[in-house]
Amino acid sequence: MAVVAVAVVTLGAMTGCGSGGDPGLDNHGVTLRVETPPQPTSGPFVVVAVDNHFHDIHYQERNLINENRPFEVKNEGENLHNFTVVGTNISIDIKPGHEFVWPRLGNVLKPGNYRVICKYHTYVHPPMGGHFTVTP
Ligand SMILES: [Cu+2]
Repeated sequence: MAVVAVAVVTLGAMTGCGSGGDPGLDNHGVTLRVETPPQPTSGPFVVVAVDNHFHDIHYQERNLINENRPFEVKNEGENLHNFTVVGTNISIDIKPGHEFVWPRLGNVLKPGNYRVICKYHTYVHPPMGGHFTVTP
């Protein structure tokens, strides 16, 4: 039993998705299947969408992304998701198994703070979304 408990704690620590306080994880008893490793500090910043949650841009974390980095959003869930950047005209649908890539984030979003929602999952509590900051 102790071994199982340790394994669960380790997984939670790796993903930043511990059961403690992520407002996106009101899963009504369902355990999320897909987990992601920690983000590297260079190369593409990859956001993974699952059902119905965005990894890597959690509300309770500061997500600082340099404008020179590529930015990528992958849908690893089984539902259609959407990446809407509030206050811009960016609203991109991402089918299951698909992704989009911006080769340089700063070409799309100037340095600043941004909030993201999935327009299809605004009814979950809290809505499927997140936030990040583009840094110069
Ligand atoms: Cu969604």
